[in-house]
Amino acid sequence: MSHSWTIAPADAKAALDTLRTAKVVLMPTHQNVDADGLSTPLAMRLALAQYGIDAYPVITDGDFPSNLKFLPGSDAVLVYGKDELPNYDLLCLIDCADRKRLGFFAKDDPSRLDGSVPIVNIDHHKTNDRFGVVNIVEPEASSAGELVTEIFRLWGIDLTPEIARCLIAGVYGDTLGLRTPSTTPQTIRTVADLVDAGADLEPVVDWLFRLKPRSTLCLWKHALHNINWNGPIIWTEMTRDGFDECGAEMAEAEGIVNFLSGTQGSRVAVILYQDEDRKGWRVSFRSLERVVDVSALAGNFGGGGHPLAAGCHLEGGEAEKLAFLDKVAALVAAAPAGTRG
Ligand SMILES: [Mn+2]
Repeated sequence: MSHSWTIAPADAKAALDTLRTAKVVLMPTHQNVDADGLSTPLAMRLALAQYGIDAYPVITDGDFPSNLKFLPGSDAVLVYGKDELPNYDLLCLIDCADRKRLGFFAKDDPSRLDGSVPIVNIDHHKTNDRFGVVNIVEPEASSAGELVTEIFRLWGIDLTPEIARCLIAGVYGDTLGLRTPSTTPQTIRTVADLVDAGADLEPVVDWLFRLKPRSTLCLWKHALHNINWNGPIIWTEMTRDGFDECGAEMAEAEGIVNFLSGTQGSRVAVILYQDEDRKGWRVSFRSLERVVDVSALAGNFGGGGHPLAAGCHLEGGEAEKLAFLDKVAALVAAAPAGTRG
């Protein structure tokens, strides 16, 4: 069997040794948390409980996404700004490329992430800058779910059905159900192992890809209505008025850019989500072509991510938005002609 990547056992041991020094571990999630970003701290909470360590996932901006309430142990998740944080002596960040992108947990008090409380950093983003005292960063892993499954194997964790159900949601979320180019034979074997351990795929597929509130369709109507082209990019936007009119949560708009990506005649799909204060935009990029590395594209604007899925933040209103899109279109047009890989 081929392994496309491995974790150094010494790194896995260092992570466990560090986590075992803690009394209480806090696991803030990246902003606009998704299935991979939330299910992996939930799995880690259950695994660390086997060592008698308390660990709490924290949503760092907004509410608990309603489509992730099916995850085992979701009751234990704290929502920043609503729930009181426990006294913690260690941070464990999973699926966080950038410790500054931890929502209000970071914005309200950046010193929380200055290293004075040690950080264990577990991630699969190429742009992760290894900010932890222990870093397990594996860009070849499809998802934090796949990476954490391997870490648990090295730790000798008893893979309970609950842990497996969390981890499989992470893998399925980031690979869109084993459909992305990041999906390797190892990814598929990991999923098989998780199913063997008692994970059931049906609720994952239903909650991640099929079930949706009516407000989501309202958002899609807005997004599709606002589609525009700028040279090789197809783009749309989700304005605050659109969110308000639909009564929708931010997380409900996540699938739209994946749908736009792959539109023939486009090389990159872009969606802009207006900030709540209407003073800026969160931007998401998708590409199907391996030669257009959207993490590098996002890097031009202070963002990052993966080669085929990345994001950044843009300050400003209408004029800044249009100037930004011109710049993106020029950068994409300058990238060499792509081959689908
Ligand atoms: Mn991920």
